[in-house]
Amino acid sequence: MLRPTRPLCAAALAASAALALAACGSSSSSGTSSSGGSAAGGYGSAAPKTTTTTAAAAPAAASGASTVNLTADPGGALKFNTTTLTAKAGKVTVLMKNPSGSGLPHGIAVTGNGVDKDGATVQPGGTSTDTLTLKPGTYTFYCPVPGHKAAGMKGTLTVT
Ligand SMILES: [Cu+2]
Repeated sequence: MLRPTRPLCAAALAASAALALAACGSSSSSGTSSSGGSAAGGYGSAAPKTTTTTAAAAPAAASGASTVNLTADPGGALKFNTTTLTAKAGKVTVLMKNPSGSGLPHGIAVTGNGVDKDGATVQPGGTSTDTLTLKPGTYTFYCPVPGHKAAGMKGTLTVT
């Protein structure tokens, strides 16, 4: 039943050499608490910097491109997370995320007012985009995978 002689010292050494020396070591250099007090010197440089964090609230930039987002159902249902989208007239990118949990390929397509354009069909985890130039009016967005639109993967895109 031999116990390690000074387990506490070992532990303390592992934690902090300085503390271990002070606690276990020979009391050779005691009282050397060098408290110069010079630490108060450079204290004035703690001025709070006002970082101008411009929030991402600037979609009203040019009269150009805009992006509208939607997501396919993450549980595998044949639907999007919305049946209505709105966009400003001009160049519009409809971006559809196909969650990895959907288990199905999906895509995004837009039709109406003489427009009929399909984005790529992407596997779960992918993103399909459809970029169009749209005039004001009402369009239909849908999933171009056979059977999906009829099952409910569609909605109305209103362009103003
Ligand atoms: Cu689909």
